[in-house]
Order: sequence, then structure tokens, then C-alpha cells
Amino acid sequence: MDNSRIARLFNEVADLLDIRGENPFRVRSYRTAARTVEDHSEDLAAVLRDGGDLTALPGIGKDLAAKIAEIIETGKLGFLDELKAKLPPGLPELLRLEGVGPKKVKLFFEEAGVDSIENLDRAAREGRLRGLDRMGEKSEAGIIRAIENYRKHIGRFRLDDGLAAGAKILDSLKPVADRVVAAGSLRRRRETIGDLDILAVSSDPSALTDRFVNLPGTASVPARGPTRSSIRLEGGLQVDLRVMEGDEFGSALLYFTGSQAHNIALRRRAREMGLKVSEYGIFRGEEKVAGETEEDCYRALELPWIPPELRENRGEIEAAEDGRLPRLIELEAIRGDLQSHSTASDGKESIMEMGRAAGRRGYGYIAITDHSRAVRVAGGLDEKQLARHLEEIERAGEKCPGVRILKGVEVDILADGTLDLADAILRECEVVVASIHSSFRLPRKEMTRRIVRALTNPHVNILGHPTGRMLLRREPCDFDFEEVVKAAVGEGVSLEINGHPARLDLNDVLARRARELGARLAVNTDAHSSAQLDLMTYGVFTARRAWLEDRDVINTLPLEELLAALNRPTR
Ligand code: DGT
Ligand code: CA
Ligand code: CA
Ligand code: ZN
Repeated sequence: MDNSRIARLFNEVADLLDIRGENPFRVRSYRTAARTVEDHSEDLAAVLRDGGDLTALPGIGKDLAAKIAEIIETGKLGFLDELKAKLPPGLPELLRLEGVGPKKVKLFFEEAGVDSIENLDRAAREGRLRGLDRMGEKSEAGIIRAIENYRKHIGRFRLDDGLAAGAKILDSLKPVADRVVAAGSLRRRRETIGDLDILAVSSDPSALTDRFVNLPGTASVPARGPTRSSIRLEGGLQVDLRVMEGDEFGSALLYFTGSQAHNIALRRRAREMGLKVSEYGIFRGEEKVAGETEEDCYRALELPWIPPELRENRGEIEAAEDGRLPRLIELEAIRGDLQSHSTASDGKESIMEMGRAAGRRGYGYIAITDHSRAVRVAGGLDEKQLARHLEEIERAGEKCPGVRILKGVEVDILADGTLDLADAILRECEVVVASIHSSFRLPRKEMTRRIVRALTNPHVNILGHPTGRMLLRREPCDFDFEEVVKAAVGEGVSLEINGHPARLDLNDVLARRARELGARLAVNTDAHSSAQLDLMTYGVFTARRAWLEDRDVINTLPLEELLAALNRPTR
């Protein structure tokens, strides 16, 4: 049981209470508790097991502590189920739409009789939403777009959710399997996964299958057999299990890791060499020439082993053949984080706590980049507040030996491309991340001009989460990517790969293209708590899928070289 699941259930409770229009303090107590639990570094199940006192956590009273215990013990929260039973079953799903929160759901339900996505779609298309409180034609069109977007992504899951589910399943299966691993898009670290593919070898396949179809959190069992089974988890994620023989493990892993396009290209190559490839092995006529390991299989095809992140048939087989595979960046090469937030804006921990956590991770530096004033909901800073904040960063740095805490800011790019803070204060910062947090839907030309203009400000070092997309929720901004990258290269501005698993922005394809155009990348977490510094792994997954090496990423540089690299060329 992980803390994030507890947090999710509490957030669901808060949403439902909010939709019902219940006491805002009660709603807030669940949200605060969700955040506390999510950010807590120890597994609460372990805390409970060791006789720890959950009410010692901030904002957790007796009632919430009992609910946490209930979730840990039963995997469920009865109170949430009761709440659900009191509302039309289609209502909570509306919250999955971009720009639709509990208040809107309540409004749509009470004033327009909307109780499902279908209903909402119809109401919006018939123009029945525009008269409602704070709704106009524009917001109505936004609803239609959000629904289209949601339908396009339906049935896919974020990588972090997939990895969390996968880790639990592997742990449960390990005792009844000789070998068990995740394959498919999860192993390739794609940003979203359609389903989860598990491959196992076992001397007791029926015990393995038994355990699999009875895993906790299973909602249904679409298929069950000695070599293939599938389950569907409560959240809707399907998990496929394939049981193979030990001497087929390599070829099976290769096959089920995919991608399908990579497999097809390998098979074509094999055919030209007079070989045949399947999940059972690589064969020349009747003779099996490889199958036990992936390395053996690639070797039989006269190729070096290709990292799973590259297996998309985007030139990796040709590169492997020519000995041109990149030496992909690894997490260990990252020496610091160049976007993080503190309590000065919407972060959860102090500058000092963030700095110490960076030190514990072995980093040489961390930039504290709180929001600027335009992001009012995040408590963004104005010039005066930022000046004071920069002093605090300096003071914290003195008390934090070993890690350099860099004075930074995440300054908003306003709709016209100017920045939200005056040059005089930006000049005082060591790291200026410029990002868009509003007006996401400008026409392409205007958006391109806006971003390019921001990049020409001589103090900007990094373009933060460049496309603004939110996975499965918000489409990227529309702009001329090539033109923006060329401007960034000319100005000496790095492009961010934001490692938050809801963003992964730039994505693999765009980051790769940016590198080809000569851009440097910065892989950052955008951490809002010290625990979130761990999200760096997701940024590195994306960087690897973008074929990046250490030298493409500025935060692999040691401090002095980084500071030199941040210096903008003077013209
Ligand atoms: P997903 O689940 O949509 O995120 O993507 P994958 O890549 O995990 O695809 P999935 O689950 O349908 O199948 C897992 C792997 O099995 C896939 O990457 C390659 C292999 N595979 C599945 N079906 C085929 C097929 O028809 N032909 C070939 N060559 N490979 C296949
Ligand atoms: Ca899959
Ligand atoms: Ca599958
Ligand atoms: Zn941001």
C-alpha cells in the first residue's frame, strides 16, 4: 500500500464533498491530509505496522487516522463508497476534464441537469452552458475541447501509475516465479501505457496463475490459462501475464517489450539473414540459435543490445548496425536540479529543506525557482518579495555546506511575450526559468512570437515546460517548434525536460529534435517538495527516449561549468 493511493482516495472524498457543496473546511481538511500523506517520506503502512501514531502527522486527527488505517487494512474507504452512492455515477468522471473542478460539476449538475460526460457534451454543443454562472461562449467551447481531448486519451495511463502498479504486482509474484519482469511500453518508459505486460518463468505455473488472478485490487479476470492470463485492476488498468520457459526468456522479453514497429523491423532483418524470430527464439530452419537472453538474440542478428527506451523503430536498428548507438544519459550523471519551489510560493518545504534534500541525493547544486506574481493561485512573488527571497536563499546557502543553492525564479511569460518581473531583479538571479502558465490557446503565429520574444530577454536561462501540455489532460500549446528552438539556440537558452510525470515536457520526440537543432536541455523536476526531487527519474527516462547523452544536458555539468554555461552570450 503506498501513500499516493491513500492521498488519491482522500482527494476523491474532497472532490465529492465539494460537489455536494459541503462545508469548505471539511473539504480542505481532506485535501490537506492528502498532501501531507503524499509528501510523507515513510510508507504509512510501515508506520502503522511499527505501532506509530498517525495523529502525529500535521492535519491528521483521530478521524482521518482511522480512515488511513482502514485504507491500509482493507484497501478501501467505506466513507468514499457511501459518498459515491449518493451521487449520480457519472458525476465524478467529469472531474477528469481539463478546467472542470468540483464547483463546475455542481453547477452543471444543478443548473443544467448534467450528470455524465455525454450529457455535458450535448449541453455544451446545444449552447446550454453559456448562460450559467461565469460561463460564456469561450468557456463552453473549452468544455467541448476538453471532452474531445479526454476521449482521445481514454484507456491510457500515466507512466508513474503504471510503474507503481507494476512494482506491486512484481513483488507479489516474485515468491511464486523463478523470474518475473515487466515488458511492453512500461519497460520502454513510454510516457503513457495502454496496458501492463508481465513476463514470467515458473516451475509452478498454476501457483503463479493462481496468485496473479487473485491479486489485491483486481476488479475482473478477462482471461485465465496456463501460459496467458489477464486481469483488470480497479482503476481500469489491464495487466497481461505470459508464462514462458526459461530458455525462451530472452526472445520472449524482446518480443513483449516491443515496440511492435521495432519487432517488425527486426523480423525483416532476420528474414534477410535467413533467420526466423518469434517469442520462442531465433531459428535457422529447425535449429534454435538464440533465445535465452536478449543479448544472445541481438547478437544472432549481428547487433549490439539496444536499450528498451530506443526500441521504437526511429533509427535505432541502423544506428546499432553502424555502432552509432548513443551512450544514453543515466540518472547518476545528474548533478543538480534547476527548477524547484519552496514555501515562498507553492512549494511545501523551506529553501533549507530543499537544499539539504539535494545534498542527500549527492547533488552539487539546486536552483530554487519560485513563481512570479502572475501565478496568483501559487502565491507568486513580486519584485520586492523576490529581492527578499533571494537574500533568504543566500542565507540558507551559508547554512547548507556541500550544496550550492542557486538563486532562481520561474518567471511567467505574459501573453505578449514580456516577462512578469523587471530586468533589474532578474539580473540578480542565477537561474531564470521562463514559463507559460496562462493564455495557452493563442493562435500559432502569436504564440511563436510570444515565446521567441521571451527568449530574447537577456536574463532568461531556461524555457520551462515549453509546450505546457499536461498528459491526458491538456494539449500542448501550438507554436512553430523549429523557430522557437532556433531562437533558443541563438540566445543560449536551454530547453527544459520537465520530469514531472504529468508533464514530461519536452517529450521524447521534441527533445530529440531540439538536440538535433543544436539545443541544450535541462532535465528538472519542478519539485514542490523534497520527495518530488525523486521525479528526476522520469525526466531521465524521457531524455533517454530522446537519445540524449550526458553532454546534451546542462545539469550533468559540475557547478563551475554549469555557472559558465548559464552565462548568456553577450552581443
Ligand atoms: P501499450 O500497451 O499500448 O502502451 O503498448 P505496448 O507496446 O505495451 O503494446 P502491447 O501491450 O499491445 O504489446 C506488448 C508488446 O508485444 C508490443 O510492444 C510488441 C508485442 N506485440 C504485441 N502484438 C504484436 C503484433 O501483432 N506483432 C508484433 N510484432 N509484436 C506484437
Ligand atoms: Ca502494453
Ligand atoms: Ca498487452
Ligand atoms: Zn511552471
